[in-house]
Amino acid sequence: MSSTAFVSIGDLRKGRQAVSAVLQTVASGGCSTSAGAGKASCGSSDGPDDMPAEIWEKVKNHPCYSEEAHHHYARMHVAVAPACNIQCNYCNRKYDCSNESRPGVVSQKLTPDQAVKKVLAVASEIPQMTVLGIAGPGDALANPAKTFETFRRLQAQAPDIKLCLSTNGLALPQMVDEICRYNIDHVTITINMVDPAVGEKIYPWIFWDHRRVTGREAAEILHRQQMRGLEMLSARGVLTKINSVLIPGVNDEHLIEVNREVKKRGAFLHNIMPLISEAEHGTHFGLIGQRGPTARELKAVQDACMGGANLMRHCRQCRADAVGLLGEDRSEEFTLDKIAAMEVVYDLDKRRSYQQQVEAERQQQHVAKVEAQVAALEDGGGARTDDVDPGIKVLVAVATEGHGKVNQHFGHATEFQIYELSRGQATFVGHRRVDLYCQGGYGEDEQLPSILGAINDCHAVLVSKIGACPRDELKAAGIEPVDAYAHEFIEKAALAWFTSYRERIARGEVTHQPRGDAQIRQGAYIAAA
Ligand code: CLF
Ligand code: SF4
Repeated sequence: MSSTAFVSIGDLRKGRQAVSAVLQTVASGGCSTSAGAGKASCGSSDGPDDMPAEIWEKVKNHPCYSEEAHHHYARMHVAVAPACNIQCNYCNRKYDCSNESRPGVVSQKLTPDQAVKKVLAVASEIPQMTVLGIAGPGDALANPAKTFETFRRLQAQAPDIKLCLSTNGLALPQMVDEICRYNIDHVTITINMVDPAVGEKIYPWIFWDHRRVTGREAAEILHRQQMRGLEMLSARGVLTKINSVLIPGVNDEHLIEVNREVKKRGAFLHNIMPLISEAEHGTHFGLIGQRGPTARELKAVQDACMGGANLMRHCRQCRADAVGLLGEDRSEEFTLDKIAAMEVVYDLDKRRSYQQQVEAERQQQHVAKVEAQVAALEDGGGARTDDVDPGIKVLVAVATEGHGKVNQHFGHATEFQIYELSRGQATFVGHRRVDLYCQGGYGEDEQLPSILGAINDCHAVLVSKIGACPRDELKAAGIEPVDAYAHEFIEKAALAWFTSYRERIARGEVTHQPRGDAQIRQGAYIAAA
């Protein structure tokens, strides 16, 4: 789709003189500081107006590289890469690669042959699966034969699927030609430091030049290879995403420098993820009691990086065998025995036509968002809110099962998406995993305290439906349960609620008060707050 297919804020601006000044702010990417003169810098929320058409073509249906796309398109990983060439203190390979996956063993390691069959099976069942990634369980480039054999065959057999890989970067410079040969135009490099003095606290050893190298020397080699690999990929036009694991007391403030350095070398996105470390995972950090960041600490580092390399905030720290939309895992539907019993029909035309429907829905969401921004800036024509502090920002939690809509019951949510609302802006800032409230048709009241704790910094929770008991508990906790916008697009619903909130403040019905901290469960993949 060309970039002109999207309705811009500018289109809607015509005839709305009264809000033109504020709309300028929205149109120029007012949710963050400018990355350059007139350049929007909303991280992976950027759209076709914010980048060259050829880049938009690469990211528009990649759920990790486009925040908007992650509501509509799925990805899958095939676990063909078991070996690794370094040791990270947050990894125990009995569990997944922490680069790109949450702890939990992969169910099945695959040969390239099995991997190709699995991809074709998923592609025929999930036509909005647009990206195939190799993200472990070890390092994709420490297993070059299996990795590139899989890509080579898929390039020929499933030409509409984007190819993506994740690596620690040690072997990257030597593999750049091979990466380009198979049109792998998305590469993630995990870079946790640009100073080997920091690096030696994270990496006890690397395997390099047929020997094990330890200490500062290991970190120096890794750093050199990562920077060189990133520069080479940028020079060849491959889109790069940098993953950094935030380790409090080790590299937290240092990640601001990492952000600066990777931006200088052409990184497209920076994904700062919380360390997951629990003693039972058996990692070095888990065993010595190194904690992960709180939600507030993570957001503080992410916010401090704004204006640098664009930030990704919707990462779900997926398994190395994940299948489905980010945040859902359908891998159990595609085990080898189930695939063997499936009739696999990889129908390119059918996939394209389904994806056209997805694009139409996405366009509707985009139009709804822009209209909602305009309406919010006009305060919906409702009560005057001139006296209400224009700087008020609140967080809301949203229950969604995809399609960009408020379309999930409170009791069915296993995660809430978190949006930050200010006047005329609804910005996705992260997600929170929660325990399922509805267990087999009845509410499990014991789960409520942990759910409330996970969204405790939110002023409201937007759902399609909610029962009387959780509704009362939320109200008692000062969180407004809202089901008035069921099946509306998220941004439209959130901004409409925010306008009504401001109007109630103006009428003296509520007093705006900041909310407390959300609780974050260690190892629970809660990305931001
Ligand atoms: Fe996979 Fe990674 Fe490609 Fe995405 S995941 S290899 S870029 S297709 Fe995405 Fe998962 Fe986060 Fe990775 S949400 S862990 S960023
Ligand atoms: Fe584990 Fe990945 Fe680090 Fe290798 S690069 S040690 S697989 S986290």
